[in-house]
Formats: sequence, C-alpha cells, structure tokens
Amino acid sequence: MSTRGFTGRPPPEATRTRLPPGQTRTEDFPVLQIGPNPRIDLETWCFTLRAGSRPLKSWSWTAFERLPRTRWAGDIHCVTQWSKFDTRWEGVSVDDLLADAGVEAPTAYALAEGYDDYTTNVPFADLTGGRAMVATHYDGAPLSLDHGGPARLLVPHLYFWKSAKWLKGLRFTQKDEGGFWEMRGYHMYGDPWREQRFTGD
Ligand SMILES: Nc1nc2c(c(=O)[nH]1)N[C@H]1C(S)=C(S)[C@@H](COP(=O)(O)O)O[C@H]1N2
Ligand SMILES: [Mo]
Repeated sequence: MSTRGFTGRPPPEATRTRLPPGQTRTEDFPVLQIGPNPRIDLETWCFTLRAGSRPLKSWSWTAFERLPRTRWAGDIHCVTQWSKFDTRWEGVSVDDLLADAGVEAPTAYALAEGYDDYTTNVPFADLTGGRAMVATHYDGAPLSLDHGGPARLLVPHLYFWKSAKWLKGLRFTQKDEGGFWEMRGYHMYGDPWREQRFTGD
C-alpha cells in the first residue's frame, strides 16, 4: 500500500519513529537553493581540500572517479519540515578523501563550499567515521544538476541545508565559522532529532 498524499490521519507507528520532531514525510524530492543552478563543466570541475586558504589537495573529475566508492541509504530531513525516507546515494566518503590526500584533519571544523558560493559549516567529526560523503549518484543515476550534481556533500544525520550542493571544496577552519544560513539565523549544528533549526534552539 502506498502512503501518497496527506490523509489527515496520524502517520503509522513505523513512520512516526523515523520522523524527527516537527517533520512530515514527503514522497517528492523538493529542490531548494539560494539562487540559480551554477554552470559546471566536468572538464574543469575541481574539488579542493583546504586548510584555511592553503590547498591540501585537489582532484579533477577523472581523479575523483578513481577514488573508492561508498553507498548509503536512509532518511533525509529538511529544516523546512519535510523528510524523505529510504533515499539511496553513492559517492566518495570524506574518510576516503582524506586518506587519498594523505592528511589528517588539521582542525576540528570545516566549511563546505559550493560552486554557487553557498557555504555551510560542519564539525569535522561529523564528516568522518562514515557519516558523510561527496555524493555523485542518487537512486542509481548520476546526481542531477537540480540536486547538486555532479557532486554534493551528503551529511544525512544533520538537516539537509548542511548537505552543500555543487560542492567545490571543504575548508578546515580554526573556529566553527557560520556559513550562509548559519549567519542568517539557522542553527550552527542542525541536529533534526534535537530540532536545532534556528540559533538558540
Ligand atoms: N550549493 C548549495 N547547496 C545547498 C543549498 C544552496 O542554496 N546552495 N541549499 C541548501 C538547502 S537550504 C537545502 S534544504 C538543500 C536542498 O537540497 P535539494 O534541492 O537537493 O533538496 O540543499 C542545501 N544545499
Ligand atoms: Mo533548506
């Protein structure tokens, strides 16, 4: 049986235990972003790890494609109150990126940066230990431009604004520096289970 559409009935127990507080399940995959889609050419696409302004390592698309692959399936939660269950992703784990770069995290914080100049901060511990990837595939197909292709950050245990689309790089920062939404009132961490939507939550 499908659960399409809002019926006005409370969600079944199985759905309820998977829904963080204040969230509603959606079957769609809404597209949310601050501006138009950037133009990205795989020939010039480049992903860079930086410590402050110092580049640690860059990968071209060809080099990136040779990295070990990781799969993850599970639920994602947007601060605008939709959750989507059983999403399937594939990409390169941040652990494998660090290993390939031959570096250890020089600081405890990171800023993810998109090709549209969007930024969002995530503690580095939340990006490692298999908890985050640079996703290139969704549901078995290359990630669409609308959803952040060719590569986006995926940090599914935090609200989805932390999953920066059109990822250009990760920058280690000395302090926990707020990104685009964090500077505009969103929570610095963004745990959906603790309903950390806004500053002070
Ligand atoms: N580069 C970039 N990444 C971004 C955004 C953005 O504006 N630019 N918006 C964020 C927000 S607020 C959300 S809710 C999700 C939406 O991802 P989706 O469009 O794939 O659902 O992307 C996040 N990542
Ligand atoms: Mo969002």
